Amino acid sequence: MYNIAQDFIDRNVEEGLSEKPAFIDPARTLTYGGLQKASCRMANALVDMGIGRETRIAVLMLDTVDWPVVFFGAIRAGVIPVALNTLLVTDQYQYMLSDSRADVLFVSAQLYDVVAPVIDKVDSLKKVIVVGEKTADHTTLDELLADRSSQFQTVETSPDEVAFWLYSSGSTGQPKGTPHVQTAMAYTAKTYGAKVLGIKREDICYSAAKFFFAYGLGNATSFPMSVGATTILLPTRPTPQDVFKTLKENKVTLFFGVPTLYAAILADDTCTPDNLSALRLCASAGEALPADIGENWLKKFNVDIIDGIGSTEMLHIFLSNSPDDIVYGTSGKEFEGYRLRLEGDDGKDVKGGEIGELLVSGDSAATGYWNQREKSRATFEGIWTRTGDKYTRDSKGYYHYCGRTDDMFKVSGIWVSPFEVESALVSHPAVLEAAVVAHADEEDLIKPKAFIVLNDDASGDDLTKELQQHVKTVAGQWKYPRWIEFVDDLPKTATGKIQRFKLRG
Ligand code: 3UK
Repeated sequence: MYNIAQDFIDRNVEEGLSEKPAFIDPARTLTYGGLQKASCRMANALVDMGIGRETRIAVLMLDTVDWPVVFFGAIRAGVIPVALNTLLVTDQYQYMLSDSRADVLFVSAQLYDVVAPVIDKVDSLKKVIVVGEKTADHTTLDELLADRSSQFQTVETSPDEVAFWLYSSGSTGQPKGTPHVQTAMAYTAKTYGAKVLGIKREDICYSAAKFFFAYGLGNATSFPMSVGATTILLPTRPTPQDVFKTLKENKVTLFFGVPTLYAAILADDTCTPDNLSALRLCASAGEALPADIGENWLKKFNVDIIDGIGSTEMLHIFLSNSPDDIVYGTSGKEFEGYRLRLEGDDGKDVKGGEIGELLVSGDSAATGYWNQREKSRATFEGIWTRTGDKYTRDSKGYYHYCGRTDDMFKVSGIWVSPFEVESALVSHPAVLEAAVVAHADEEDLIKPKAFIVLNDDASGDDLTKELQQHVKTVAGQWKYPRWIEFVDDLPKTATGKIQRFKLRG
């Protein structure tokens, strides 16, 4: 038998960490002992409400110390928490609440208005618990947990039993319920957490990516809790200033961000390198980290960023740079715990440095997609999971990202990776962000087109020509964007990925 709550909470208490802070948000601190008690109260509350093993509850909550109480409390009781993205709109919540058939919704008071219109429309939903201020007469989390026993006989779940769900958003279509088994979190902690990050009990972690995102969930729970470390939480939007203040004031040792945030911090003059000496390593995921951002970050802040690729389907990062082996502009190398292959269009492994789709094998893979047999079969092929990402592997074993399978296009018969052109563009000092898509010219021939967000202080009489020349020099003659549109922002998914399909045409 294996239950995550016992491994990540009770084991730390048994090892004497009862008084040690597990989670610190701007208002409260929750120790490992406190989390043990509160998660037992949560488990008792679910049992008292008649919410039994293997039923689902939806978790639509901001990052505060209540989040791990609800999540691990449910898991302790064998109930399955479904973590929902807090940045979505009403219709999407209606879809996910209906699709998951969650019995109870735990919702932060601040997010209540967005889901309120659908509460009566989702038949399967029996109860709403509001976390924070009393709202619309629903029971609050504090009321729910008050007077419950802090003793609970943890449910003896099987290692292969579904423990929790995430929703895989993808760039198109409805999100897909992605169930993960009890042992998946510990697997990511034993592999990426221990071998790549070298996570230690003394570490203080802060993830700008929130709990609901697989990246944030691992950064803020699996890794620190696997060794009894401490996690800092910020319920608000991670602005460059707030992130920086958090790193400094809490002496954060491990920071987890996404490329756009690293770029925004670099572009912000108020973010200065003083008082950052505790920071030993930064990680980046979600989309590829342009070499330029990593190198400038290292120059300015004297700490490396390790870029690694992960997915909701694999739960966390399965290919990464390592602190002692970093090549900026690549996703790094295979590491222990995950096997990789690059498959060509003919279904065979590619040769040499040829481009292919990345497939990954490792024990943190999801069990499939909920109620979507065709999509499950197309993605989960036995021990292999298709990523939908194109890569090349160089002779030294480093993987170079080329883009999503459906974003790649050919110019004059030669593959162009939008990511490569974007990297060239953002290496120009005037450019903050760039997205490149295929666009047909008058002769209906496909050529790169760029959408560009400029830095605040950028100027130039003929910036278009200058940027085109820059790409020609950095990336190659045929890859330069024939058209450039300057825009205020780029369309993105709720997890910050550029939606290139919206820019095509
Ligand atoms: C893209 C990257 C290049 C890639 C995630 C870390 O992003 C995560 O999960 P999602 O399900 O998206 C997966 C897709 O995102 N991607 C992620 N990281 C990189 N592309 N370089 C990278 N470093 O297209 C992948 O298929 O939202 C990231 C940990 C857990 C995660 N779920």
